[in-house]
This record gives sequence, C-alpha cells and structure tokens, in this order.
Amino acid sequence: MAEETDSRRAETLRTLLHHHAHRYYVLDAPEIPDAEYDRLFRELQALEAAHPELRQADSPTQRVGGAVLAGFAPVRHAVPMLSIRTETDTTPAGAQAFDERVRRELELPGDAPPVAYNAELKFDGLALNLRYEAGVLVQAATRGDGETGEDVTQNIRTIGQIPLRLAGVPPAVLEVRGEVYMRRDAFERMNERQRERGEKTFVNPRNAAAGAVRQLDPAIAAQRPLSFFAYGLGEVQGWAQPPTHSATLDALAAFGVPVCADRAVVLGAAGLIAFHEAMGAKRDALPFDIDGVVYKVDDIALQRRLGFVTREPRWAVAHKYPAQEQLTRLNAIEVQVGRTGKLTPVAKLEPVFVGGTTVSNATLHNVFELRRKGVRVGDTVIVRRAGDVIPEVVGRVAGPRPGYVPNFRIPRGSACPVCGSLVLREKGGIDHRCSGGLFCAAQRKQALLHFAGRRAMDIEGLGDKLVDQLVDGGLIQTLPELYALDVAKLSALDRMAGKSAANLVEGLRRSKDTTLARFLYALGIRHVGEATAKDLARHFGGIERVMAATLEQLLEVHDVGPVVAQSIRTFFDQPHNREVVQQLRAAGVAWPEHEGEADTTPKPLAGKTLVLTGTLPSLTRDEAQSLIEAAGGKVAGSVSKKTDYVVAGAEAGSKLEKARTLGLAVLDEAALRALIDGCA
Ligand code: 5U1
Repeated sequence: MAEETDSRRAETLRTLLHHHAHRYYVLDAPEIPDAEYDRLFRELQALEAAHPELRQADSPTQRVGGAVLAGFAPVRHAVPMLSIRTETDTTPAGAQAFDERVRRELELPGDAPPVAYNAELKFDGLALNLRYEAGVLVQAATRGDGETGEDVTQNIRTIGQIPLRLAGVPPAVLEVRGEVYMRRDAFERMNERQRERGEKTFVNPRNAAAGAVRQLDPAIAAQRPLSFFAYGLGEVQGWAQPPTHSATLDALAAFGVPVCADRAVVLGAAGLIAFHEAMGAKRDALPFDIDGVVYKVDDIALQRRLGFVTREPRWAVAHKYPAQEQLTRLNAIEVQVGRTGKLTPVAKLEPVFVGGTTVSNATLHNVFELRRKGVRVGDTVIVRRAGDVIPEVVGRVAGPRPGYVPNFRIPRGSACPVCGSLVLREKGGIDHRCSGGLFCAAQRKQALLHFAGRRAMDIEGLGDKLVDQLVDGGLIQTLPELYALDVAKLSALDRMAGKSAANLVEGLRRSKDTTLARFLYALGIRHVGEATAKDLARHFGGIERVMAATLEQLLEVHDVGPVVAQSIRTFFDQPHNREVVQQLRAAGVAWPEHEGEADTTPKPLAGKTLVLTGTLPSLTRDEAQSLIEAAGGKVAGSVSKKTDYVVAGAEAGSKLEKARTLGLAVLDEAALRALIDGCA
C-alpha cells in the first residue's frame, strides 16, 4: 500500500516538474518560485533514492548525467536525415529562383495562384533526431552521414529545453528533427570564463554546441548552455500528421517541443523575399546565430508530389545571408586602453565585408590568447562578426610565413599608450592594465560614473549622458574638477538649463558628506568592492593609514588576499592617484572620524557568500545587498562552488541554472529574510 502511494507521488512529482520545467525553460514564464521547484525536485530525488524501481528514463532527475560515456553507439535512422539545397545567391534572386523551380516542377500554369510557403530560420547549430516512444524521449542521435548517426541521448537529456516527456496525447512513435544550438550570450559568457582562466576559447557558437553534444562526459556537457529548435519530423507512428508543415510545427509546439516563433506562412516569391529581408534586418538582434532562412512548400501533399533529388528535397531550400566569418590579412596590431584600464591588442585588418558590414578592426582579446592562436602580423586570419558583438580574430589560416615575424608582446614596464602610467599584469593574471585609474583619459568616464554611483558617492543627477558631455566637452579632466562645476558652467550643456544644473550642484554638495568606506569604494581601485572597502575602513579608520599601509598590513585585513593587497598598494603608489585623493579632500569631501569602530549587531550570514539573481518580490537588488551585508554576508557576482546561497527571484536565468547544476541551496526572498532573522 505504502509502495503504491510512493509510486503515485513520484508520478505526480514527475508531472508537476515536467510542467514547470516547460514553463521555465521553453515558455520563459515560470508559475512557481524556484525554491518551490527545487523542493519538488528534491522530494522526487529522495523518493527515487529510497525506491530505485520508481526511477524512470523520463524523470526530470535524470537530466544531469553521471556516468562518463565510453563512446557513442551508432544509430541507424529509421527515416534518413536529408540535407537541404543551399541557395548561395544572397540577393532576392535566390528566392525568385526557388519559387520558379517549384512552379515548374508542379507544372503550374503562369496564372495559377502563388504557392504557400512556410518560411523559417536556418539555425547555425547541429542537427539532431529526438525519438519519443509513447511520449517519452528514448533516444537522441546526431545526423552523422544521414543514414547512421551517433547516440548522444545522455548529453541531450541535460538540455533543459528538450522535454523528456511530451505534453498532451503523444503518438506511439514521434521523431522530432531540429537543431541544437548555443545562444550568443551563453557562448560569450562561456568564452569569457575560458579567457579568465587562460584556457582555450571556442571559435563560434556552432562549434561550441557541436563540441558539447559530442562531449563524452555528460557532466561537462551539462555545463555548456545549449538550446534547441524543432523544424521537422522523422519516423512517425500512430499520428495523423497535419496537412501542412506550418500546422505540424504548431503541433510540435503543443507537444512541448521548442519551435522558433520567427516563422511565417508566406505567398509566392514576393512573400519569400519579404521574409528574407525582414529576418536579415533582425539578424543582429536575434539571440542566436543564423546563416540564412529556409523556405518549405507548406502543403504536405505538394511536398510529396515534388519528392527528392538525391538526398535533398525539391520542396525546400536554404537561402543564405552574408557569412559571419571571413578571411582577411592582418596588417598590424595596436594596443587599445578600455574604460576599465584593460589593454587589448587590436587587429588592424585589410577591410573585409563580414556579417553585413565592412570590418577593419577586430579584437584579439589579450596577448595570451593571441599567442595561443598563433596569430602574427602578415597572416591571413579568420574574422568573425555576429550580432552586436565586437568583431574578433578567431584564428589564422595555416601556412608558411615569408620570413620571421616576431610574436606580439607588451613588454614588462611598458607605459600606457594613453596616459603614460605604468602598465601592470597581476601575478598569474591574463590582462595587462593601466595603473593610472583616476588619471588616465581612457578611463575617465568610467571612473566618473563609478565615483558618482549610488553605492559610491551617490551624486544624484550624474548619469552616463551627462558624463559624456562633461568629458567630451572638456569640462572635466580629473575627478576633483567635478566639485568645481557650478550652475553657470553646467547651464551651457544640452538639457542642463535651469533646474537640472542647480539640482546637480546640490547633488554634488550633498555627496561631499560621505563615509570612508564609500569614498574608498568610489575610488574604483581594482578588486576593492563595497565589502572590501568597508573592511578597509573598519580596519584602518582613516584614509592616510590606508594609503600608507604596507602589503603586510593590508594582508591583515579581513578577506584581503595578496592580489587585492597588491592592487591597493599599486593604486596608491601612483602619485597621480594620491594627488586626486588629496584634491578631493581639499574640495570638501569628508566623513566622520572613527568610522572603524566595532559593530556589535548579530551577523547570521558571517562568512557566507550569496549571489542574487532575478527580480525579488519586494526588495530591489541594492536593498537585498544591503540587507545581506548588514547580516555579515557577502554578495558575489557569479555562482561558483564557493557560493553558499543563491537568492533567486522572478526571471532568474543562467545563475539559477548553474546553482542547480552545482546542487547549491536556492532561496527565495522569504527564505532569505527568515535566514537573516535567524528562523531558518
Ligand atoms: N529551419 C530549418 N532548418 N533546416 C535544416 N528547417 C530545416 N530543414 C532541413 C534542414 C537541414 O532539412 C529538411 C528540409 C530535410
């Protein structure tokens, strides 16, 4: 009896979790807080651990694979996976030619009405066949040679968007075909992480996705954020397929399979051309790469009449867009200083048309990556430009060089090309940085914005547009000059007549009355976030003592390690930076004495690191951070094994996903408050 109850409960939990996973991953519209999802998930895990016979292949707990695959078993496709004819003429003539071909093959008279087509996107990923039997995902296979693919079921199970069980009343057998891909933001984040660790980066989202699907260890595959869109069918049993392709896609969406919303039924060549143009204009704004659009005759009966030529259907074509990767010559390498002081080697290229625009500069990220890619001046290189991401050099074309070309270097002791301050690289770090933080013109805007920020000096009315005007108009060269602004000077600026100017002057006046911790944070010293600034203020009690502290003394401060200590020391070793501090104080910036006195309130989150994600029901991000810090906790920007809690609200994204993958504790706002109040 007890067993039957457990079995029924497990079934209920599976159904609930499938429903909420679909709401979360596919519809992006969760109905329950993440903490509740986690609770249900853990309950099912516990039930399955106690009763292994209840564990089923379609259980949501089976998404994170454990065992390392020995290799991939071959899978013979029940229905061959065809390829698609490609129209490389990227002009409207490409669409026109397809429509003419279809009309000819169908022997339509010239005055017959236009053919209806389903127009969709051509995703730049890896083709997959998902086999569902009685609605349960039993196998996922790559295309392979079209006849035989590889069994990648374990890895595919880790993709949250792919349902393990279909919704509704599913057919006996349904093979869903589509493309697994990686979103551009996920790809950029993943590469940024690789760069921070000094590891190899991926060339483009397609390679990263294909590599993840074919990754032998499902646990690693699970860390690669993949997505999926369905676009067709393989074998089907026990289902009357709708009479059109567009209705088939609607039916797949109703089964809970992700289908891209950017699709349309259009009429004739004019409709195809309009779709090609509309999607071309939208291409950069899409969150994923496409390399073209696909046109398919919508009527399945007409598709059958048209049939195939060799391995390609006559009823479909892929109409390309200009490539997002091109070859060109690397003419020179220059160094650029970014807003945060980071030095980036920039490739000066022979201008090339790529991803829809002419590119003559591209980032090389850092000298280590540049060296790993083996890129040198004079090489033929591959340039990628996709979406609104900065163009980058992703590699070189192998081949002999005409003679010796030295590796690009930023020598030890170099001077910043903008301000002449010393260029440094942290021990074990990847990036070279200018140490002239408050002085360097390249960093001026960033320094001002950070200084004015709400959690720094809190200068009301000083936003990025005004900072642009102040710096570009030459009104401000250094931070202390902020406090010399008056209504007369400000009124000359755009949108600063009358009250706005007076309000800013008042904001500046009020900001002078601050705390040592805020002031230290406002200086924008690398690695000195709010929590460290507070620790420094508490420990030293005065700015002179912080500026004079030796490395050893800095290391005595709570949570200050060698990298942070060195960064503080380097900052105050720059005479320009010390001058700025003195000038700010001379301008009237002041804080109460003895700020460092001990705080005796209880600290239930002492030593804990929390990450905030999503929108909380009643607290803003700043309020939640203040609450956590007042309770002794630290707020970190990214999730890692060192995170103690992830506090998640509505529309929490990849941080929550990662927390789940790492098995971290996830709190909602109520649970956070309970923890702080000591009730949890
Ligand atoms: N959207 C879409 N992409 N795509 C790729 N549909 C589609 N259809 C394909 C392929 C290879 O092939 C069928 C026409 C067989």
